[in-house]
Amino acid sequence: MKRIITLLLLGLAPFLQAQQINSTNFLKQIIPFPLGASLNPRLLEENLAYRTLAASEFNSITAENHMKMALIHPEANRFDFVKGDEIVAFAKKNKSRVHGHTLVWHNQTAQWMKDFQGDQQAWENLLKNHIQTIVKHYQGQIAGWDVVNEAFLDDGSLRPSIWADHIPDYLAKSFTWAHEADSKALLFYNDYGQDGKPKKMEAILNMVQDFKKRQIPIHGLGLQMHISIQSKNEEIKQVIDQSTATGLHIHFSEVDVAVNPKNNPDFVMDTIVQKAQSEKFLLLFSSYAAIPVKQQYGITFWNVGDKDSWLRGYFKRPKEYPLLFDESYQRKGAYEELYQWVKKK
Ligand code: 9MR
Repeated sequence: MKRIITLLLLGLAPFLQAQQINSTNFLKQIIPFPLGASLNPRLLEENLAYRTLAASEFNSITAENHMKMALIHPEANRFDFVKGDEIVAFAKKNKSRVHGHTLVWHNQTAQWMKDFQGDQQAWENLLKNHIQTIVKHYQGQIAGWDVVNEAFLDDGSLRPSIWADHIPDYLAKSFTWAHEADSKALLFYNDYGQDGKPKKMEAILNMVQDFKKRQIPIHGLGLQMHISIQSKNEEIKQVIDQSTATGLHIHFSEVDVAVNPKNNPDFVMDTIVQKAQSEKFLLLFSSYAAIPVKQQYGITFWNVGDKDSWLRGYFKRPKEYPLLFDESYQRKGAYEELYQWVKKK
């Protein structure tokens, strides 16, 4: 008898899964700002559950990697827009907004850029051409761009990079070039880990002030929010308040809440951890909802299901569960809690 019931349940499993994925209540329908995810085009193509969720649960899409320098501009005279275009087409089909990530970064630069030799003018031409070719290619299709990503170190100094080393004032120049190419796109400075790093936060705020003074076009701040259940609420709130006080658009641009930051191999996602994670998601959403509406650009998760997270691949942390959907693309308890919280508001 037990065996028959087990077999029956197993037979029902795919059906139950499909039911939940096709659920008619979606967080994105009840929150008043865009809800996004970064996507991987290979998973979009190969994985039906991933594709279904990406289309149904989110209304803002970011390419996790495929608009970055090394992938979109692999050779000096060749841009490769294929995968970026696929993401944009997917977004268009699902009436999602597209957020562009990222025009300038010290990381994931192309080899030919690292090898490049030239004087200041030659470096400026390289970067200007890079930025403007991409921004023009996507003109009218991308709402906002992360123009420069992660330019400051924790101590507030400018991070050394091929850009900082060869182009004085490269941040301001990058924003100006992007604006020349598409005056309608919102231009963001994007960074991580400002919480508990007052010098880094100060450097970002000083940059904003300086840009305003010099009339350099900047419209938003991306706070990546790669946080963990151990992150300190007060520090997170302070960073949000300081960023909001600039009056710029605020994007929580790469949200995940790590539960096993020390990579404990015996880690178990028990109810205590689940609760701690839900509370952090709620903190992020409630703090975001308190930002003046005209500054709310949206909240973007860094990929869709737990097993797609960079924290698993990049840090080789198999027991990490940082997102709103589990390994089978089912909504986690945190999703339901967020949903109920928004409903009650
Ligand atoms: O999620 C991205 C991962 O797949 C890449 O291997 C990694 C390369 O550095 O970049 C990850 O995305 C980063 C994002 O572009 C900028 N902020 C930090 C993100 C996590 O590293």
